Amino acid sequence: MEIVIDDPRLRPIREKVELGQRLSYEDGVTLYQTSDILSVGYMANLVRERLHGSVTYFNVNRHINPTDVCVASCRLCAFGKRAKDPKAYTMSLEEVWHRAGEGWSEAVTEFHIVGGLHPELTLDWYCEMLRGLKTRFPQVHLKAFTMVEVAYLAQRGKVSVREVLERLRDAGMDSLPGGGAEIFCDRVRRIICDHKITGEQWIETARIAHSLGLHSNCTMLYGHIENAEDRADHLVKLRALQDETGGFVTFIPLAFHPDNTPLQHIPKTTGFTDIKNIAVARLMLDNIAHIKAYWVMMTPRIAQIALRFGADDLDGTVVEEKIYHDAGATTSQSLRREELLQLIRKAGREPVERDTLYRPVTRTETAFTVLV
Ligand code: V47
Repeated sequence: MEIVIDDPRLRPIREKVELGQRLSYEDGVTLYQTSDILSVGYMANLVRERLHGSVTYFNVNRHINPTDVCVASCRLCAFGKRAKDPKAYTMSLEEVWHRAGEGWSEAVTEFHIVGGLHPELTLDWYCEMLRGLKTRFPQVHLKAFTMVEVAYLAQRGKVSVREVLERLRDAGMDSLPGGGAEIFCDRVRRIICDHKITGEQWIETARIAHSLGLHSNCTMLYGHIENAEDRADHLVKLRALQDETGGFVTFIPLAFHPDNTPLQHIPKTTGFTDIKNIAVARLMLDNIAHIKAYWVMMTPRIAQIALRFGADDLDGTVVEEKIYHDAGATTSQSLRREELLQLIRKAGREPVERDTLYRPVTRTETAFTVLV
C-alpha cells in the first residue's frame, strides 16, 4: 500500500523501518515530536504485523497488592501511604492467600503482585507469601515485585540484590513485572520519584535478574514533566540492556494519572499521546517482542485502537487494580475473558490467550493447559 508521509522528517525513518534497520536516538526524538500520527502508526503496524501478524495476546490474571504502606513518598504516586495513615493497609499472609483465590472461576494463569516499600515486612515474609501461593496454586505463574521493591529488600536486609532475587526465585517467584522504571533521566526522577532507586540502579537490578534466568517486563511512565529527549533516552537504554540479556518479555508504556498526587496540576494525557507512545515504542524497541496496551491505564477503547498502532497485547482480566484507581482511573477494575476476546475481535485481530511468557493457553470446559 502506498502511504503519504506528511512530515518530511519521517521519510528517512520510514526507509529504515521498511529495510528492518535499527532506529537511532535522534529518530526516536523525531517520532515523539511529530504530529503525523498516521504515518507513525503505519510504520508501527508494519513492524507489529511483521512480528505477530494479526495475533493479539491477552491473559487471565489477577493483581494482588499486599500493602500500600510505602517509605518512599514519590510525587507521581497516589497509592503509597505512610504506615500511620489511617487509610493504609497491610494484608496478613492468610489474607493474601485468600484474596488470590477469589474469583477463581476464571482460572487465572498469573498473579501480578506488587506493593509499597514497607518498612517492616521482611524478605522472609515475602518468601513465605510466595511459598504459600505456590502450595495453594501450583499452576499459577507468580510475576512479582518491581526492581524497586527488590532493591529495597536488599538495602533493608543488608544483603545483595542477587541474594534477594535468588531467595525470591527459590521461594516461587517466576518472573518480575516492569514497574518502577518511570523515566531514567536523573533530572526528571529527582522531581517525580526522588526517593526511588536511580535509573542506573533499576537497570542493574534488571540485569542481575536476567542473569539469574528470570524474565521481566519493562515500562516507561510518560505524560508528566518529561520531554521527547527523555523518552527516547529511556527506550534506548532499555534496548541496550535487552541486547545484552534478552530478558525483557514485554514493554508497557504507562500514562501518568495525576489525580490525588502532588502533581495533580499536570493535565491528563490524551488519546493521541497514548497511541503515539505505543507506536514509538514498537518502532524503537526492535529487540523486545511484545508491546502491551494496558487497558486499565488507556481505557479499553483506546487500547483497542492501539492494536492497529503497534500493540500486540492487552494485558489481562486484572480483577482488582489499585495503583491507577487511587490516581483517578475511571476504567473498570476487571474485564472478563469474554470481554477481552470481543475487544480484540472487534478490532479485526485474532485473540490468543497466553501465559506470562506468551505460551498459548488452551481451555476446555473444566481445565486449561499451556502449550509448550
Ligand atoms: O511502577 C504509579 C506507575 C506502575 C502512577 O509488568 C503510575 O505486566 C500512572 O508497572 N499514574 C505500576 N502510573 C503498574 C505497572 C504494570 C502495569 C501493568 C502490567 C505490568 C506488567 C506492569 O504504575 C508503577 C509506576 O510506574 N504508577 N503511580 C500514577 N499516578
